[in-house]
Amino acid sequence: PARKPKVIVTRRLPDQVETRMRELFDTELNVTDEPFTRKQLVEAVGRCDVLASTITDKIDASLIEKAGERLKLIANFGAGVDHIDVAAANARGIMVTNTPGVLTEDTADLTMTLLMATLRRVIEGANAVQAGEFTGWAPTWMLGRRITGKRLGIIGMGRIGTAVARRARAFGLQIHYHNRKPVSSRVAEELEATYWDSLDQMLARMDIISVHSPHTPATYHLLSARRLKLMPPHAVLINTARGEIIDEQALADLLAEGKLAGAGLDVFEHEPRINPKLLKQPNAVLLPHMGSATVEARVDMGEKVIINIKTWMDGHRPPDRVLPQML
Ligand code: 8YV
Repeated sequence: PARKPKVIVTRRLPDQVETRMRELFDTELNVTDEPFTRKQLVEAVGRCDVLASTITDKIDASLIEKAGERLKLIANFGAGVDHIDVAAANARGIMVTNTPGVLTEDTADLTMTLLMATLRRVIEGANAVQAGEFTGWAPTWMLGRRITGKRLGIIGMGRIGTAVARRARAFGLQIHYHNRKPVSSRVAEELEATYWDSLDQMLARMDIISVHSPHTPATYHLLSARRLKLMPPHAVLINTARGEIIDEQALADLLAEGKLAGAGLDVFEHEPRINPKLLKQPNAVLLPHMGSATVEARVDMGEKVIINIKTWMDGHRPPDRVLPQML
């Protein structure tokens, strides 16, 4: 048989995934788990057949230009590929794959966790206990907002948005959504979901907004300062998608001015840096990008990376190929 492909893995992956990769491919692992520097990335794309990447690798057109003849596949560990210039890669004959599906339920769970933590002030309450401020029950202390009956507006009704809607239904939330196109009538009926063609109109009428679209040029700052101001002051905003979709400074300003009731954020515009004003808001629940951070999801994501590489290696079309027109 032909030689095994040289696969360079940019970050540490779960042990069992790394072991399997070593068995199947000529694998080079990053044992330090520090993200690759630009220099290391340039060096890697110059001499591998496959780059197993993650969100911490900025694979832009100028990096793609430095790729060697051998590089044929960028197998991303993660669903979002906004850190990869897919069009530039494809133009050089480099295929890009991702890992959709296996992180859907876990990301939806974390979305509900953030939604509930934000409305019910869970982190504030826990912090108060830690700080010794729980000196006795009081009728008007730590009051949050009821979840049941509220209107939830989902931006991006793909796999994750739909999984969130299913959970939210069980909590008695009313489902509304904005998407490039309406979902099938079967799903719309199941979820009793209302489609809003106009994002502006939906924003003005929801109690909770949750973001589930990919980050593309079309969704960058989709929630601009102008649009954020359309949300009523009692509303809360949840984001487990990508920070760049929201104008983070405008959001921090609105929270500080009391013009928005709260935010639950797992992703940030300039990750891992977080807007200092946002950090100071007691009504902002902030998490370190952990939507897919379960043992199960990360192993399954690794399995998907392996299947994509293996399928390509065997001369077939990888199951999770990303095409520019899909973005
Ligand atoms: C990962 C994610 O943590 O899949 C995604 O798009 O944001 C997360 O699952 C990260 O992207 C891994 O590269």
